[in-house]
Amino acid sequence: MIDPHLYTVAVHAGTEPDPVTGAVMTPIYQSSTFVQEAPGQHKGWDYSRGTNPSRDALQAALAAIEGARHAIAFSSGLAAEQAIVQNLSPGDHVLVCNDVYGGSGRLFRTVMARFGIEFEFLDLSDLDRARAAMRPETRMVWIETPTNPTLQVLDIAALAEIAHERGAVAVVDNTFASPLFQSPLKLGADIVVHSTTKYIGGHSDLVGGAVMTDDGEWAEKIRYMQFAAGAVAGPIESFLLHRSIKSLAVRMEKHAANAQAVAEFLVEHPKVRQTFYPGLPGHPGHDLARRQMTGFSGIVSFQIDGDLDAATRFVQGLKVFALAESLGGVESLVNHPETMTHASVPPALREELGIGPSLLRLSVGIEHDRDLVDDLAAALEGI
Ligand code: P1T
Repeated sequence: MIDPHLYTVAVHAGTEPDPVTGAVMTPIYQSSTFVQEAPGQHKGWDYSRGTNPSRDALQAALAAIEGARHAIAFSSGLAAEQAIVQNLSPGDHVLVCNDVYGGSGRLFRTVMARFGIEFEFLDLSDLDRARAAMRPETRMVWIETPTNPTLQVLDIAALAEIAHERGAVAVVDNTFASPLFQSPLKLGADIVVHSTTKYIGGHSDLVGGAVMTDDGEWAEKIRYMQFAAGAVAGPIESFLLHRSIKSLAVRMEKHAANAQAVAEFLVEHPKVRQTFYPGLPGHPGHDLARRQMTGFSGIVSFQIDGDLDAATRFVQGLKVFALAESLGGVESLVNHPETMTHASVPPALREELGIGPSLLRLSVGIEHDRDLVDDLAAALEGI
């Protein structure tokens, strides 16, 4: 269950009536620059790559819902991730869970690795292997949980401890859980990253990212990186995200209830080989998810009983679920990871993870649960 106080925090955080007009919402400060009374004398804002009042309000709200001291809002989830790993140096080693979002893996493998940073992809549900893989030059353990797209649940507290034993930091991509169902910082993680494009934005109308931390030094480093490189959230996106945060708690509750209903339907269906949802008692990560999450969130993956042809006929038979990348919006989406979101994952790793032609990922929206189940049932009937 979501901490009930977070319903209040989500509505009010970062929102102060505008001192000039009394507007209850922080306005969209669509300005790149701010006038100065004398050289270097201004009201706290000079240039919007550094700070912008709309972004400041959003950052206060993001920090509050994540329970973090600091939040920094970026132009995309991957820009936020890049600002974290750009603080590493040649020769540094990073341990990454093997089932990360395809784009995160692509950023690490094809961009950041060229700067001499070594990314080692490993099944971090095996804590002994994770501990054994730590080296003196390991600076970071990169954890995504639940993972995208196979919904493994990784033990944040245990992995943070393994990182800390060797002086490394633990980073958690908290996108799938949202700040309301999982609090990695309270479990010992040092840095949290989100694609705010997903649940925090919630309406499939923007792309954004955020980094949250309690660590003042890391917050400074990431702010500096953002200022130096420039991947800021713009004023309109900041406003939209801030607006969306107000309804995050009620949306997450409905996403999770609908996903549970969908998963319980799929797990019994004869044309479904395997269903992945942490809220199912048979899921290998169910007990851990119960301990470290306050809800199982809204993503359900499954292996359809058939090949690419069956998967294609299934997605084309859906009427409520739309075939599209992304997740976390109010509307239900279906994704085929092998050909869409995870096409950049090396084929051998895709095979090891079970990201093949029959894997489908559902982002369960906030529609009526019966309509969603009926839509899935009719499409399965048609394959
Ligand atoms: O798309 P962007 O805002 O840059 O966020 C990247 C990202 C980071 N982390 C996770 C867990 C993600 O799922 C994503 C983006 N994912 C998709 C677009 C997708 O359909 O899975």
